[in-house]
Order: sequence, then structure tokens, then C-alpha cells
Amino acid sequence: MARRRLRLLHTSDVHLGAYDSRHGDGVRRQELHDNFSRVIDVAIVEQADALLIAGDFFDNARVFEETLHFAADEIARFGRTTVIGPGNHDHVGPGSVYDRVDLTERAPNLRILRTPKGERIAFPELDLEVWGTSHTERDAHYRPFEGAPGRGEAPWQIGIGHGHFLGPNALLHGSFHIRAEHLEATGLDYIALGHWEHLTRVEAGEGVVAAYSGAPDALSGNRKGHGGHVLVVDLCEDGSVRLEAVPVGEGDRIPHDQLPYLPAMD
Ligand SMILES: [Mn+2]
Repeated sequence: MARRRLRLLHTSDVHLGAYDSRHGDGVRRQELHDNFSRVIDVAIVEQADALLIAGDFFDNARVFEETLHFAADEIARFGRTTVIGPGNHDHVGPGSVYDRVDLTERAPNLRILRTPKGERIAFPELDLEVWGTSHTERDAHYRPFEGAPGRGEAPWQIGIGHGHFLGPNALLHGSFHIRAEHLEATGLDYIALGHWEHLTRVEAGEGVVAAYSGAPDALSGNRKGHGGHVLVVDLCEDGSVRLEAVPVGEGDRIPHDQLPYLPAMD
């Protein structure tokens, strides 16, 4: 049965507020803001139906209140369905950044996954459901997709998760493990991953497409300040999922078949 065509935009690890300080020149703070505004610009230009933010949207719980307002106002400028899946930097435990200001007052189009064990949000007007768990503070044993439920009711089933995919040389003493078999077991159409600054599609088994969009503005590495990529995710009528990376700053678009790809660990 044919499904309706949908276009998603996937970003993560924006780390808004990472440079909120009363000292210094504020240049990096402005770059972070500008690069998130460019993400919103891409979402508008590419006519995305929904925006997925896969964690570490805010850098910490003490960011300036004006940073929270900026974030909400930019999401409101996009104006379409937006879902945040909180990461380790913007966890939903006690003292959560999301308890400070109700972002949805300024951005009624925003939903936040706030249930540590996972919740599914339905968007019937888009034939879409989005599922994801949420980080709480200091739970190193948290596994974003372990024991995830299968598909829900809607034609399009999307997941959001924030953690370390276990590739061939993964360090098993690390935190927030995401295993390829966990991703495959969800049966979801697309899984938007966050926690890594670099754009990478990962092995997720038969019928499941999963990728890290990478950060729009890497806090480390040689692209600092210059912008990374966002992922345009096309959910096609035949059920297939096609990705395209769009640069946030300067750079080239990267088609699905040329995206960096990481297989699962042996
Ligand atoms: Mn993270």
C-alpha cells in the first residue's frame, strides 16, 4: 500500500548555550546561534514537513534564558512539527533545562520526548509517529534502543536516540551503547541518531535506515564554527527512505549513496 510522501529534517548536538558567558567577545556564541538559524533556514527552503532534533540541543541546564527564548523562537519560525529527543547534555532528570522555561509556549509546534523509558508521539495529520527514550542524568548504563517496542499504528514510524553506535572498533566501556541489532529490532523506517559530531550512516539491519546528522557547528575538530551538515530524510511513497546531507555553512550536498557509512561491530 502506498504511503504519503514525507520529508524530515534531522539535526543534533547543536549545543546551544555552550559559550554563554558574561566574559569574552561572544563570537562563538553567535556562531552557534547563526548555525542553528541556518538549520531552520534549510528546513524552510527544503520544505521539510517535520524537524527532528536528536539530543544535546542545549549544552547544559544553566544556559542564558535568552538562549532558551532564541531556540524556541527559531523553532516557531520553522512553524511545522518539531520533536526534540533529549541527550546527555539536555537530559530530562532533576534540574533539566526543559524545566526552566516552557519552550512550547513560544513554539506551539514543538514536542519534547520526556519519558525516560520511552514514549510515542502521534502526528495523525502527517501519518507519522515518533518514538524515543530520554536521557536522565548520570545513567551510564542507559541504552537508548534496548527493549524498544516495535512499530506503532501510523504508516510512518520514526525513532530518535542519543548515544554511541557500536561500530567495528567500538570501546565497550563507553556509555549509551546503541547496537545494530537493537536498531533492527525496532522495525522503524528511520532512526535519527545524535551524540556524534560527524555525519555518519550506520548499519541498522534489513529495512531500517539510521544515521547521525552530526552537529551543525562542531564544538571540536577542524570545522569548529564553520558548520557541519543536516540530513534531509525523504520518506517515499514506496516505503523507501532516502537521505541527503545538506551543508549548514559552505560545502557540498552529499547524496545517500556517498554518505560516510559505519558497519556494526563483529
Ligand atoms: Mn551527547
